[in-house]
Amino acid sequence: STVLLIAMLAACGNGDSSGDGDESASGDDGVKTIKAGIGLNEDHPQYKGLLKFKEIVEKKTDGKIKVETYHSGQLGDDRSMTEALQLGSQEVTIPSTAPLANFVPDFSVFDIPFLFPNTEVADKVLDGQVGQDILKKLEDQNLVGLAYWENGFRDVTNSKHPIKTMDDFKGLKLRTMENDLHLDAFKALGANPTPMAFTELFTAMQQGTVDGQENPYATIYLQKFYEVQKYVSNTHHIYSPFVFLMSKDFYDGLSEDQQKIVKEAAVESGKYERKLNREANDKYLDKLQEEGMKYTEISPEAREEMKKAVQPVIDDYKSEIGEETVDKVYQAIEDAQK
Ligand code: TK8
Repeated sequence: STVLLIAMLAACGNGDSSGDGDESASGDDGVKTIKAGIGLNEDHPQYKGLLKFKEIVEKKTDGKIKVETYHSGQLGDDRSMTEALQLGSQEVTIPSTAPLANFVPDFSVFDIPFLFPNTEVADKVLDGQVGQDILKKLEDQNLVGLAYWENGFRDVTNSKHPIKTMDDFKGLKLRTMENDLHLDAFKALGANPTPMAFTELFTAMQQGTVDGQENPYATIYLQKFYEVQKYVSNTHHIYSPFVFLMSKDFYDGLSEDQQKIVKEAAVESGKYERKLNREANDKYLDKLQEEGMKYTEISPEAREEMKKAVQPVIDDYKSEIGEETVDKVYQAIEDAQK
């Protein structure tokens, strides 16, 4: 019976209780751990924003919540990390809205080409009621959207030839994010698009599997795409938001105070990230040219031609995204410019 008693005590003492999964996020000392992963590297404003989130949360909870940060796709790509949040093996990730549309179709409204005229309007719409209502829809997917951060206006690069007008897209093998609207929009422009996770992109360009891609200048520069891309144009064809995502199971397991702290930290570090990202996007086009990339300016006429070419795609996707969401976003954009 002594042996049995020792065995029972040993089983209780090793702390690997098969609880309801909260133990994976909180140790025996009540400290909860947030495992946070992103796709971009440690030089990008997105990671600097995540470090700011870590600093705020660990300080305001007196270390009761610890944040472990991972960058460069160490934990996976946008889609697989979002799935990890749903499964409870990771607590935070910050994907672009495009892959998120595979979980909540309404996010594809932000993939409508040439939707936002500038970042001021984007901020007002995203941080306003319409943007917040779209975040709410994540809760049905066991996800909580705490804030919008900024990826930025997307520009096309390639290794073949300058892109000056729509004609230059003809036959170009372009990687797009994993999002049907992006795919069909680039087909309408005459390109030959391939959806691909960001984690595979650099190798695909290096090996010539794709000729080009599209991302904001900060990403093009900080991820060293200039090493495998020759031409860059200011297509500015889409403004991409990031969404600061948290697993809903983890969020629901926090106290009310802790929920308030993580929400406010996501918003505050998001404003910090937007500021850094804008400064980066303003200065890195020059740096890309210093690294040898050839820059081509897209004329207003050429941009108008592209807008006309993608309009049928936008009309086709309106019902898939959700007519109400599309109409509300367009109205919010109009209101934001009054
Ligand atoms: C990084 C991605 C990236 C996005 C893309 O995880 O996939 O091209 O623009 O920023 O979210």
